[in-house]
Formats: sequence, structure tokens, C-alpha cells
Amino acid sequence: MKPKVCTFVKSGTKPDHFPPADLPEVAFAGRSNVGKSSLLNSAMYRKDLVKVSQTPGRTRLLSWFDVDARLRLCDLPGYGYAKVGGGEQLAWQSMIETYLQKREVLRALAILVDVRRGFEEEELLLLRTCHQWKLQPILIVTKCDQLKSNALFNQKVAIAKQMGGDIKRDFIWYSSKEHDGRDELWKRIAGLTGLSDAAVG
Ligand SMILES: Nc1nc2c(ncn2[C@@H]2O[C@H](COP(=O)(O)OP(=O)(O)OP(=O)(O)O)[C@@H](O)[C@H]2O)c(=O)[nH]1
Ligand SMILES: [Mg+2]
Repeated sequence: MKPKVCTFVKSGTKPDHFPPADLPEVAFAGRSNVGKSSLLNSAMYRKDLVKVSQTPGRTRLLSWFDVDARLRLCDLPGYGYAKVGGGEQLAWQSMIETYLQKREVLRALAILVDVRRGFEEEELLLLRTCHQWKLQPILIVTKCDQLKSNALFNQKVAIAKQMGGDIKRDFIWYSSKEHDGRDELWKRIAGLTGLSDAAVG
């Protein structure tokens, strides 16, 4: 499954800036530096459609990308960067909450965690928010190339145990460097948005 034409739509911070609600949408959230923008580039088979920050905590906007004019992906600003003050964290929270509440075309929220960190308080909160807004979560574990196979396996077991999930069924183990997990991600997105494999492939 391979998207053909991916384009940048726009960036913004508040509902006035959102693109029209005319396509099913999937958003990507996670700690600053977890690899959201890199994953979106990998998923869209592009090197630099999405800007990858040299300095963590720099993505301050929501950015939208169209996939084959059938689906829209949203890169959410990262949270939890240590140098960002409490005021800015609150602004992040309200920006994301507004988006999750108001975006009626949103079909799923991908929650990304670094394989070396696993799920922490913020991600568990996002997961609860998904249940609250009846949004389908997609749990993605990033930077899997950073661990050797033994350590990676142990970490998969630990993360699945912590979350009470199944390693194969409930998580997407991703590497934006190797593009591992890409087919699984598209399969999951196609299932959740009602697009057939053929529609995005
Ligand atoms: N080895 C490896 N490095 C990665 C991977 N994904 C991202 N990185 C690196 O991690 C850093 C952060 O990646 P970004 O994609 O900018 O992360 P982000 O979540 O978009 O960060 P913010 O926009 O600041 O929230 C960059 O140096 C990437 O090259 C991966 O799968 N493997
Ligand atoms: Mg980013």
C-alpha cells in the first residue's frame, strides 16, 4: 500500500485556521522529539514534506497534509519539552483539546512514544481523552531501530504488559529510518477511516 500524491495543505493553531472538514482525518500526537514529523515523512514516502526539527520543541503549529485527495493527516505540536514553561504547556493543552473536541472529521488519534520510554502520564491522559471523545487510538512506538533485537523484544514485552495489550495486534512498532511498521500503519488507517486498501494504495 503506497500513497501516491501527498501535499502540504496548511498550518495553524485555532479552529479558524483548520482546513475545511471535507476529508477523513488522522492526527499524530506525542512528546516533543518522539519522531512525529519523521514518521509522517516516512508514511507519505517523502523525505522532507514535513519539517523535521533540529531543535526539539519547535513544532508550534498544527500542520495538515493531504493523501491522494482522500485522507488528511495532522501533525500536532509536541508536548513535554523541558525548556518550555508552564504557560506554553497550558497553551499546548488547550490547542490540542480544542482540536480533538472540534474536529468532527477526526477518525483516529495516533499516540506516539519512544521505544526507550514507553507510555507515560501524558500518553495515558491522551488515551483517556480518546475514550472520552470516542476517538480510535493508534498506539505507535517509534525509533525501534535504536534498540538491538534482544533489547527491542524485551521492550516490546514490557510495553505490551504495561498497557495490557497484544504485541502484534495493539501496537505499531515503527522505524522512520528503516520504514518498519509503514504497511501496518496504512492498514490500520485504512480500516479506521473506512478507506479500502485500494483507495490509499
Ligand atoms: N534513529 C531514528 N531517529 C529518528 C526516528 N524518528 C525520528 N528520529 C530523529 O529524532 C529527532 C526528532 O524527530 P522529529 O520527527 O522532528 O520529532 P517530532 O516529534 O516531530 O518533534 P517536535 O516537532 O519537536 O515535536 C530527529 O533528529 C529525527 O531524525 C527513527 O525512527 N529512528
Ligand atoms: Mg515535528
